[in-house]
Amino acid sequence: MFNYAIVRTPSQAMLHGLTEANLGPPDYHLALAQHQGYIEALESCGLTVVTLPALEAFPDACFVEDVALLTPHCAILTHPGAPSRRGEVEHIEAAVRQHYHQIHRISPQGHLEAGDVMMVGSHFYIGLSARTDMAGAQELIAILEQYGMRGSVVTMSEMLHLKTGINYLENNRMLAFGEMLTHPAFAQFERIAIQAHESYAANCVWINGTVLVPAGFPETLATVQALGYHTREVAVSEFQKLDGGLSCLSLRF
Ligand code: CIR
Repeated sequence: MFNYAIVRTPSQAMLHGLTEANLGPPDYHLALAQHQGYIEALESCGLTVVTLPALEAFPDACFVEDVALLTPHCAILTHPGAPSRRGEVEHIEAAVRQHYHQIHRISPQGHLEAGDVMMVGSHFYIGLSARTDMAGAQELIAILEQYGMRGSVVTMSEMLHLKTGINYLENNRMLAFGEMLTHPAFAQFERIAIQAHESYAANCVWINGTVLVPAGFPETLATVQALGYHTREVAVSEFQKLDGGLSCLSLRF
């Protein structure tokens, strides 16, 4: 159950955000409208949404999920693997402090972006990606264990972040594509296959019983609906151009 979400308005600098998508530059005004639609979708799931101001100095700052991990017991500020994103962390800290007393941080010795961290109850799966390394993962696991939570690492090679390719929908069930479909780390879960031509839609978000699905992926939408979930489509094409999925646009807690 989630009660709050933190989001950050995209800045015009998003035109210069990191991307390997080859989908062209985002349309800033459309991105702003889509971001508003995303906020409305979060609110429709019962969340109180805290909207932080745009940061012109950080093109990727709207992807707030990567710079903090918010657990039921503590918050962890990350040390992003992408150098251009490290300065975003201090800007999320004040907002996180409004809601958490227990705040930890990943040291500069480790790299961690929370798009690589998937929460399954009190267990956190941590993808070892180009952005998250073993040192960062081990620091996170040590912090989690202080609170009776657990973590484990997941090797990966095909995608930007762990949650680019696998996402938990509660009920022991995950949406997955590519290497995550057969990864032994998730053998005990029911894995729902997302087809390659809709791979972007593997990044759906479960919020209080509703599953947010990116707009424009009809097979995934039908699959999730057939599983019995209430769904809501959210248009995020301008963020897809920057390799950003639905989940990375908010911190939910
Ligand atoms: C980046 O490359 O860092 C951003 N353009 C996209 C971050 C997406 N975050 C995520 O999937 N958790």
